[in-house]
Amino acid sequence: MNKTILALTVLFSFVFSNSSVQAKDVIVEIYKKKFIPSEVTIEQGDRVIWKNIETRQYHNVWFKQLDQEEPGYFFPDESYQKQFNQVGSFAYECGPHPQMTGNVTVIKTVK
Ligand SMILES: [Cu+2]
Repeated sequence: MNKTILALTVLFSFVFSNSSVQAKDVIVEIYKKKFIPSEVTIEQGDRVIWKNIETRQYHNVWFKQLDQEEPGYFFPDESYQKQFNQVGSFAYECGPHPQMTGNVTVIKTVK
C-alpha cells in the first residue's frame, strides 16, 4: 500500500467512524417500584427510555429539580422517554412514590 492510499484509508475510516457516532437509547426498567438501574451515565444527546414492566403499577419520571411539571403516569407496557442535550447530573423521582429515585449523569460525547 503506498502512502497516499494509506492516508486516504485512515482519513476515510476517521470520517466514517465519526459520522457513525450517534445518539443512543438507554433503557431503564421499572419493576417492583424500582428504577433499574437507578443510576445511568449517558453521553450528550442520548435518550433514556423508562419502561414500565410492572404487572399493575403505574409510575412517572419526574425531574422535579428542573422545575419540570409533574408528568402523567404511565402504565405497564408503556414507556416514557427524554433526551438529554445538556451535560450535568439530573436527579428524578416517581411522583406517586417519592421513595423511587434515580439519576441520569450526562457527559460530553466521547469521540
Ligand atoms: Cu412509581
